[in-house]
Amino acid sequence: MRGETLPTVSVIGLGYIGLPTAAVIARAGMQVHGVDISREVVETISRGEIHIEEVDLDGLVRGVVQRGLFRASCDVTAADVFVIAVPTPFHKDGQHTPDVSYVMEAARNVARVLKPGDVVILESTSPVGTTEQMRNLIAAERPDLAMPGLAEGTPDIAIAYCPERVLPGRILEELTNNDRSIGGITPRCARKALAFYKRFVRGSCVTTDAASAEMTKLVENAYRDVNIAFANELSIAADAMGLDVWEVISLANRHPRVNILNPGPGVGGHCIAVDPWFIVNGAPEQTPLIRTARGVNDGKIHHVIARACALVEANPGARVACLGLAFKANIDDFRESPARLVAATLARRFGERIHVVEPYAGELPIEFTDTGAKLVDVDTALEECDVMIVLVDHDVFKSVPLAERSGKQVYDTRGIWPDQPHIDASEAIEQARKAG
Ligand code: SAJ
Repeated sequence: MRGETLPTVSVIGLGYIGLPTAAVIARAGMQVHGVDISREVVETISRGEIHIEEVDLDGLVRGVVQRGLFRASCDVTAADVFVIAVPTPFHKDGQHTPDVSYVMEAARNVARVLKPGDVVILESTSPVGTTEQMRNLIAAERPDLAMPGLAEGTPDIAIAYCPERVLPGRILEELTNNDRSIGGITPRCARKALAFYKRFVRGSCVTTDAASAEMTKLVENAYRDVNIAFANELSIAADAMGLDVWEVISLANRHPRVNILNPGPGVGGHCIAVDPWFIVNGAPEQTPLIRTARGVNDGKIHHVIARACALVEANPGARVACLGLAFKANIDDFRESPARLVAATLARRFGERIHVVEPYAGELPIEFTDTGAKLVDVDTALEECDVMIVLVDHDVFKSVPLAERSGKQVYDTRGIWPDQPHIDASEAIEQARKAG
């Protein structure tokens, strides 16, 4: 709109979500101030560089920093809209209870600089009730401001919850094009937040209340976890029955209303293996399915380790290639990765027999030190290894033709080579189970 004054925006937390979000908002022409507790992160961004890997993010950040639309510092300063995108990890109590202290600390810092008319939006994945808790904290810090849902009349501040839904590797595209749920503490808060997102989101923005939006985010990831657990459970059952799970799934998926996901070595990443616990924690008695799915997916890692060990032991002296360390295909993120755990376990047990192929890694992670395992490229692995264990479905692995795999013992946990002859693993699994 001509002559319209754009809001100034402060994004708190410049990680995998906050940094791309800040850059996309700046690209839409708004003045963005990014805030992070890490001085190193702030200095990197201030130079127009980035500290995370994400497709096209480097050029975008460089551009908006150079145009003066995006700056970063360690302190929260005044703005019209505040977007909080800080981590919500578990407490270190082993009980999977959510730790919202980073959110509350960010809200406390925001509260200090708030002025009437400001909008505060929480984007961090959060247990149900967190946005309201954040509102209460801001109200306690700033009794001079009328808060939504607490005071009569028009409140001074709008507060909303708006989760992201982006997939690593496609963040910039999905930030702009995905639909969003926007949950206000009150309908007016939702409308205020909606007006802000409309400035840079092309997808549909649907308004609701804050608690429903919080639960929606958790439900999306729990839905995926439960469905992956179904596929993983099938793969364990198929192994016990001597069946090829990939064939069974592809046949079942020909049914018009069946769409089974892909088994794998377990569920990795920072969201799907975490968020379901936030639901379980909120309603422990009512969530046996979600809790069980977590157990099935975590248990799949141990099944894969047992089956891989049985295969290696059945081929004494053979060199073994572990294909992939990343938590999923075609990314360079090795944190929270079942593939990495499986490969490291094999390296500790079988030492220099283990060759690891990971095109996205320059060196093996720390836990491989002194195991004797080495990082090789895919051609070396094909030349030197008689046993191949596929742990990640990187495109570069998929393209290896059957002729180059002939004569090798293959355990494909991702089903990337449908033409590979099926090995009945039921006996080896049973032996590994008995051996513990
Ligand atoms: N996986 C399987 N089988 C499958 C699909 C995935 O084993 O059929 C495994 C992957 O290998 C990986 C894990 O699950 O280890 C998670 O990968 P993913 O691609 O399903 O999801 P993430 O963790 O990269 O991103 C998810 C997405 N959520 C959903 O698809 C519901 C993303 O949209 C969210 O924004 C993101 O979590 C988040 O930030 O919450």
